[in-house]
Amino acid sequence: MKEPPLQLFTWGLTAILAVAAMTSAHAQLCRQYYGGRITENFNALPVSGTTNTAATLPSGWGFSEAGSSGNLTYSASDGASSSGQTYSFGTGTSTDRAFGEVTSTTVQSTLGICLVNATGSPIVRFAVGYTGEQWRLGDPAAAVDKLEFQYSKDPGATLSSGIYINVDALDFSSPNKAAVAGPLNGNSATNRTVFPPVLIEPSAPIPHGQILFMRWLPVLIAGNNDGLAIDDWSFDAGTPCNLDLDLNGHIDPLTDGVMLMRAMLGLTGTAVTNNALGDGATRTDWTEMAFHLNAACSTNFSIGP
Ligand SMILES: [Ca+2]
Ligand SMILES: [Ca+2]
Ligand SMILES: [Ca+2]
Ligand SMILES: [Ca+2]
Repeated sequence: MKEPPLQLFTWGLTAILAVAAMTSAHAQLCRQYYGGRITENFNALPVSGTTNTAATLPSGWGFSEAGSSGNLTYSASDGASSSGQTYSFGTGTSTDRAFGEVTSTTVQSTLGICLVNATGSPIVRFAVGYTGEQWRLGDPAAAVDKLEFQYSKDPGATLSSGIYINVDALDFSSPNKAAVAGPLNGNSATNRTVFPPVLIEPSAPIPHGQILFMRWLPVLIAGNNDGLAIDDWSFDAGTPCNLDLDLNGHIDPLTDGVMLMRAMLGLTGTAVTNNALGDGATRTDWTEMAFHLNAACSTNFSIGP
């Protein structure tokens, strides 16, 4: 029997326990990564409100507010607010949102996502791209503000603790220090930086079932900080198409093969898996198999019941 799946790991709770001074808001579960390219445009973030909770964040995404005014909520803003806070940035009530922050001496918000490798194969390298958007200039005379990108494959990591590795090529520095202090349109070319996917190769592969965190650390510059956000994020670890559907370590005709054939006939759910799971199966749910096949094997199977 497999040990309890890591998908039950709630990283925000761990962060609260580990670092009492931090206040972490989080999607309840790390997002399962089944292979292929996944993206996030944050356009489902709220367009209003000042006490939005982590429940309104996309799957896997979270934030952790350090500082004396850190809490579990975030605001929608067009960049007009200079307050230290986590933000859903956008113009008015436009649904093109970005996920960002303003740093202050009382709130320093770290943004990030937690994935679980659910591909059935080790992840040996992955590519991360996104667009950095500046939604506010705090002070044109201040230092250049920044979000620092890091990742962690530390099994005990949280958004605010654990061993993280810098990837400087994905650091986002304020592109506009020439405007007057106040809101900026982060969708304008002068206020944004597009980071084409950067290939990252960890020192050791990330095994199936393990977590991978990506985070953007705030920088507290002297004086009023800028409104900095991320948008149009992408992640792609490729990963091989793995026909060991039950993940017992080998591809067998009478188990994996039978299940694949049933799926190709249009069956779903237990109609696929009944009496076809191999000895030592660690993946027994058709839904999990279908997510991987569709993400990494160019199939279009019905996920089904
Ligand atoms: Ca907050
Ligand atoms: Ca967006
Ligand atoms: Ca800052
Ligand atoms: Ca197998």
